Amino acid sequence: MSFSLPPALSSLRNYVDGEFVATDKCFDNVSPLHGKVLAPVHEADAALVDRAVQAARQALSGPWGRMSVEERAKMLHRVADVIERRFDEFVAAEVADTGRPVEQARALDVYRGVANLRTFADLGKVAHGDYFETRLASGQNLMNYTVRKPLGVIASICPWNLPLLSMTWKAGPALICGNTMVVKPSEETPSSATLLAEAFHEAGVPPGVFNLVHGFGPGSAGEALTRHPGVDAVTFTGESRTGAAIMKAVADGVKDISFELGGKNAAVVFADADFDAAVEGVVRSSFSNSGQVCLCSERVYVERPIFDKFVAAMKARTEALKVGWPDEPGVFMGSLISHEHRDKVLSYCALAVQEGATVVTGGGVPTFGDERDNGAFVQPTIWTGLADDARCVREEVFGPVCHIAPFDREDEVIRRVNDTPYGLAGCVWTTNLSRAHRVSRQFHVGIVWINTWFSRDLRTPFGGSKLSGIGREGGRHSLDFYSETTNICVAI
Ligand code: NAD
Ligand code: 6OD
Repeated sequence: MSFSLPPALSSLRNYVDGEFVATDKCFDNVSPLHGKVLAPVHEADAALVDRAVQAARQALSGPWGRMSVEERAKMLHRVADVIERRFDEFVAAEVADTGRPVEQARALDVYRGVANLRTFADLGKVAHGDYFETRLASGQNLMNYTVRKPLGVIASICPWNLPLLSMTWKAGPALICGNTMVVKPSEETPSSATLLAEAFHEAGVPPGVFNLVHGFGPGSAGEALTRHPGVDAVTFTGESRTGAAIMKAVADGVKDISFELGGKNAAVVFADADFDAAVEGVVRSSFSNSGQVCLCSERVYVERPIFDKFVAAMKARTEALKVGWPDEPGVFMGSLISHEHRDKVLSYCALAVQEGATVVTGGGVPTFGDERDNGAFVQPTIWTGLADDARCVREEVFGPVCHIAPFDREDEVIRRVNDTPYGLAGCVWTTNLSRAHRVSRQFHVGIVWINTWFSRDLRTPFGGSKLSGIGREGGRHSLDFYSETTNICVAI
């Protein structure tokens, strides 16, 4: 496998006030497939972050601020057009940075990059406010209506696991609402972010509306951005611990926040489920993107009468998954994001054994006999036999691992599903309609899938409870977060 990275990605620069900006301090963008350096990334220092925020502030009252929502929507569609025209470059960027299968980058990451911008461009045009007519005891009539206004400058701090999807999931609604933004992508995935800045530039979006700063979190661009007094709101997707640090950073400014954080999601398989569909579904929900989706199921509960058969089928199906180069026909999993993350996942594999797990399959590193042996690959891994309080059952691993446990009763499994500090997503596999609805509504999470996983309608609310986040994005929930409303009360 050899990548030809688009020329734009041979040196990754910041994008501030409509210009691509190089800095003196660079870090390496490294391919997790074989450990080779792909490109230098120009790290933004506090002064450049400040320029980006100032540019975003100025742009609020420039041409962007005077545009109608229809004009902003046209701009966002134009950005989506550029992504579609340069689709293969975006795919190459996502694959190079993350080591994921090319097919996934095409069908999920870049596809959703386009869909996010187009969906929110269109939703913004039909966003409406409240309207109430009131008669007071005095007989006075009032008319109340709300107007939506932008929040101002949005800082968007993004993770590495679905880079383009996350950035556009926030940029679409933030911009259609009339805000401007400064985006900091993960230091692990600077390439598609740089291409996205090019798409904004090429589409003719006014300078300062979309700014991009590269760098790390603490002591770097991430911290400088979240602490900047010129930022009005922070939208963050990433680890719960990072969310806590950002919350402290924004506390003094009492800034609006929207947090999409970690998960330790459960899939529950009842004995009456469509067996083959459930096996296929749980394999997908556990190992897609090498388990690096916040919505992945790391805990699987299976009703006892089918437990042994289910574990055997999961083992067979998992061992048939192809792990390899992103462009190999039939490949299901590529590498993990980095060697550091691989070592974290492998430390949980060792811990699982110490905690008494039976390793049904995987638990180590695949060998290829070529340069991939220097990459960040981990075998898809299934454990059984862990206690509910084992760290591997309670902590988010964020890798291709799942623990399968038996259960006997509905109330018992609901209690065990909810016995976690996280509250992002869950899956229920059953053919009993009443049970499906009864069980789903008792999960303390933001999203439940019944007999499916990850299927999305972008108008639906998305987010988590407890350590999994604050607020909801998606559809009108995004428009509500990214806008400020003023109520106007008129005596009539
Ligand atoms: P992370 O928290 O390590 O990093 C996310 C971003 O925050 C990066 O851009 C990083 O540079 C920045 N950052 C780190 N510390 C910072 C600080 N102190 N101040 C400002 N910025 C800082 O997360 P990650 O490893 O990139 O992503 C994986 C995590 O994201 C997992 O926990 C996963 O569950 C979660 N995630 C959640 C969702 C969701 O929708 N709930 C979606 C995707 C990922
Ligand atoms: O599908 C989405 O809209 C979304 N925000 C997915 C996030 C997945 C987390 O890893």
